[in-house]
Amino acid sequence: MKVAVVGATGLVGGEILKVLAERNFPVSEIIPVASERSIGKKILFKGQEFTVVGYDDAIKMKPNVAIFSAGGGTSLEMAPKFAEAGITVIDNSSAWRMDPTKKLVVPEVNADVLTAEDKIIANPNCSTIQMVVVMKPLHEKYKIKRVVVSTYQSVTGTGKAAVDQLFAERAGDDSVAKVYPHKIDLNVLPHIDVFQDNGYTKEEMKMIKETNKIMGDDSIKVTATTVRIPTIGGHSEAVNIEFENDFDLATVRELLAATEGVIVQDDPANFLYPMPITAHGKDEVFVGRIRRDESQANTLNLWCVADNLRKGAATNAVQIAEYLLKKGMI
Ligand code: 2RA
Repeated sequence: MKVAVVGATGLVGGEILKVLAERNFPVSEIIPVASERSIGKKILFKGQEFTVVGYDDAIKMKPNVAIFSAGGGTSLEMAPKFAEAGITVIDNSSAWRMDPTKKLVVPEVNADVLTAEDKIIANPNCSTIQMVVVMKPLHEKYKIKRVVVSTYQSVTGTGKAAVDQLFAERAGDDSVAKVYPHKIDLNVLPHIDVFQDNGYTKEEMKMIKETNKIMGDDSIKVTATTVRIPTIGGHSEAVNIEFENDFDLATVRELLAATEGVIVQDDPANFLYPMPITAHGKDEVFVGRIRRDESQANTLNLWCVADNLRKGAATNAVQIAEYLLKKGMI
């Protein structure tokens, strides 16, 4: 497979290259692609140097698949051009996610919606991906009525400049450009992405709308508060789930433990629970603190953590490519 990575010089782009190599995706040629100012730069793939090319050259090189992580504007402009040239695009931006003609895919949840006709496939928002992976088996067994989620999101979700701001603040260096409207080190910002007219942030609305689309069920009610915290290992989420039907905790644990892509870490007596520091660099979603919400019938509380650059972005995109390949769609 000839694989183009569009946005190859960014944080997620770098992670896509690592994940392709680690998972031994059968790459015959890697094509790193970026905007004008990065053309000619070198990137490493499997220990070899490759030169970054521009969008038009990448299209001429006819990759089988292009994994985009270059922002919504680039995706809106360039993904259709790649698709018109017969190249299947897997897009990490929010540009196509809610487009009714595009599929929004988390392979463990809804890979079966994909067909060979899908030439632009959307990768969901990072905080949504890890939540739906956990919701899916529970919804199938107990039918979810409502989800209340509060997130604790890593600065890597904002990008490299945010990581630089965090470490500069920690080092007492005030000269670095500020990505957030407030200090992030030793702080918590109840604010991710831009505020909407309804008082929610765009990140919160993504979690609500994307969940319904991926789960293929608009009856699931979702409400979210998304929060940025000064960590880099991954996103954490406190999730409260109300079911139609009652459950027992042992079965919930068994179900989650048997779910592809999920690792249960739930042994409070030994202080075992998911944390960004242990999820960092991993492809799975980690779940713990599984307990009954004693304030309401048929309701569960849990805590999940995943590396937002991995399962929340790069890994999910590469898994979509793996599925397409397995099904002969690329
Ligand atoms: C964030 N969800 O963490 C975003 C990244 N896509 O800010």
